[in-house]
Amino acid sequence: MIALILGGLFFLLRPDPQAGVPRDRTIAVSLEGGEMRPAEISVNEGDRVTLRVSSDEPMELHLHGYDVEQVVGPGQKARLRFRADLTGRFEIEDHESEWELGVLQVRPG
Ligand SMILES: [Cu+2]
Repeated sequence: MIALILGGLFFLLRPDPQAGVPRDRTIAVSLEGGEMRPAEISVNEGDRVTLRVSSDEPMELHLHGYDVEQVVGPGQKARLRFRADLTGRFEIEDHESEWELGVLQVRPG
């Protein structure tokens, strides 16, 4: 009986093997009519992130905090690469219109 309870506790409390391990993350992002999908991108601190962005309109993408800029538009995909070393919420903006398209969320690892 005790062994069963201890076994159950171990199962419940064991550390998540994925937590704290930096990963390579490639995330597809699409912009249609000024709407970003997904509207919120979530990664973990330390992840090596590549955002592959397509858009139906020409835009100047700017990821705040990381200060990454790329031009994107029809027939011109953008690739935003960075290591997620800063935690928090960061706006992704079209620099031309200064319109906020979405948010990058970096959770502490
Ligand atoms: Cu900006």
